[in-house]
Order: sequence, then structure tokens, then C-alpha cells
Amino acid sequence: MKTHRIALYPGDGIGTEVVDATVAVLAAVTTKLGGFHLAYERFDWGMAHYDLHGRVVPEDFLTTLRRFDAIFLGAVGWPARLPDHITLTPLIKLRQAFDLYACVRPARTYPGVPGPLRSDKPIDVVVVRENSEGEYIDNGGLFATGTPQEVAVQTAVHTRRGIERILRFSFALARTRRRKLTMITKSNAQRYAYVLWDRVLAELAPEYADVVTDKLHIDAATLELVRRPHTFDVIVGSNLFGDILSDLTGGITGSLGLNPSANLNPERKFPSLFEPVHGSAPDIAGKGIANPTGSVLSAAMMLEWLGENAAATAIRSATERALAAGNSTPDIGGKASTKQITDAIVQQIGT
Ligand code: GGG
Repeated sequence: MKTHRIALYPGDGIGTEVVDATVAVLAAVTTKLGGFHLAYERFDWGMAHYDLHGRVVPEDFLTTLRRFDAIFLGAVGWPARLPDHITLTPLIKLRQAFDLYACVRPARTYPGVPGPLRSDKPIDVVVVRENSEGEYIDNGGLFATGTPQEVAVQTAVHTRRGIERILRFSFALARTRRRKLTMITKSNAQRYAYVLWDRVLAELAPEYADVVTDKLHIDAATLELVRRPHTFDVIVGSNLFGDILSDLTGGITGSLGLNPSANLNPERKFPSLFEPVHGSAPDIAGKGIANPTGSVLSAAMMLEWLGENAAATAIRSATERALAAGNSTPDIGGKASTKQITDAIVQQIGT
């Protein structure tokens, strides 16, 4: 039987709750379908590790994670206790060190889940976020710290190689869907980096003539995603714009709690990382009401990446049926607990 080695990194806040729910769903699907086994190792990194060791992850955490087939993350951050730029650093390092350059964040509407928009046209989009460079590289510094003259410099780096590979990835993804790609920049104001994005898109587009290509500035994109979200298919943008837009696509489809993500190294030189798009939500942590759907659907993306397509499909359709039957946590307007919706998904999988 095939064994996939999975590193579980539940992290902080509701991260532990949604990861526990996801492991229960994965247990149900492996029992039901058989044919493969998931061998977990759990790492209690994040605030729990910080309390014991004064740092959120061990120094050699990248070496530790390197030997797995996939990494499954819950959420990171507890801003009341430690600044977010400290708790988020390991995740950004992981994405960069393992060259997880394609961050894939699907968002869609579901029967049974009300959205905030007036239009009830179904939304089905994928945000592809360049995940290895751009605005998130650790390049900058402070000068005259603590004085009235204090200066902060933070430099973004956009490489032709980085832009080309994420655009090619996005074109290829669009070919598996409705063949429309919208690239997001701010090339009217940021006249070096995003103009390079424009040039690379113009060079590549003729190779993908079967894909309809469009471009929007980030400000127009946020407006159009609210006004006509059903017209978008694959959306690609830089690290920062992809991060922002995937919160927006979560919002317009009902809740960020529904949205999965995959941080992929398409060349498979490193383990890829799967995580719900949402963060640690300290305000509801420990209350048992976190929506596990984004995490469960991230596990479906992980199984697909590992070649377990039948199991991925089983999880997705069980989740859809559980949502359609009215199993709703408070973020999507219901009263169900994390356990209730998890049990409903497990029941839909059937064992
Ligand atoms: N589930 C992932 C998580 O905790 N995300 C929190 C966050 O702020 N992430 C920022 C990012 O994805 O760059």
C-alpha cells in the first residue's frame, strides 16, 4: 500500500481545531477508499513552541520538513502575544526555501451558503499568487530607529524568471478550466516591476492563444470582483496582490473559512504545503465554532497533488453535500460547531 508522509503543523488559534477536523475527515476517506495510507508527524510549533523555547519554530525546521511528501499547515499568528511579522516569518521562509512559487487559492460559491453580494450568479475563480518573491522578500531596513527622522525601506523584487514561470503555470491552469486568465498589476503607478509583468504577459500570450487574456490594475480588480465576479476564471498576481485578492474572493463567496490553498513546487523538488487561506482567528479560538471547510478542502488539494484523485473528489463532494444540507458554522450564518460540520462531512463520505 502506498504511504504518504505528511508533516502536520497546526500552528496557532483555530489552526489546531481545523487541522484536527481535517485529520478526522482524512481518516474517514482513507478507511472508505483504502489503497493508500497517510503517515503523520505532528509539530506543535507556533505559540506553544514559543512558550517553551522562545522561538516559534526550531532553528532546523526546514531540514525537518524537507523529508516529508507534503506539509499541512493550520494557521499562524497571535498578535496580542507576539507581533504578526514574527509568527508569519517561518511560513514565508518555507515558501521561499522550498520554492513553493505557485500559491493556488480557489474560491467558489456553494448551494446552501449565502454570499454577501446582490447577484446570485455562481462564482468559481482561482487566484494564483506568485509566492516566492515580489513584495514578500526579506529585503529592507530601518534607519534612525525611534527618532522623528525614522526611515523604513522595503524593496520588492520581481524577476523575469519568477514572472514567466507563474504566468506559464496560470495559463496551464486556465487551460484545465474556462480558458480565461486575468493578470493583476499596478503598472500605471509602479512603472518598473509591473511593467515587466505586462511585457512578459504580452510575450507569452501568443503561445496560449486558446486562453483569453485580460489585465487589470489592482484597484480596478477589487471593484470588478465585487461587480461582476462570475466573469473571472483564473486570476494571477504578485505575492501581495494575490494575498489581498484571495481574501476578497473568500469574502464574496461567503466566508474566508471556506477557502483552501496549495503552495506548490510544481517541479516537485520539495514537499508542497497545503493550508486554509484563513488565519488563526484568536477571537474565536477555543470556542469550537471555527469553519473547518477551508482546511478540509486544502486536504483534498493535497490528496490530488499526491495522486489520490478519487479521495480528493470524495472529500469535495462530501463537503458540498454537507454544506447544502445546512451544516453552517457562524461565519456562514449558521449555528453549527466545528465538530458538527466535521461529523456531517465524515457521514457524507460514509465508511
Ligand atoms: N492559514 C495560513 C495563515 O495562517 N495565514 C495567515 C496569514 O496572515 N498569512 C499571510 C500569507 O499567507 O502570506
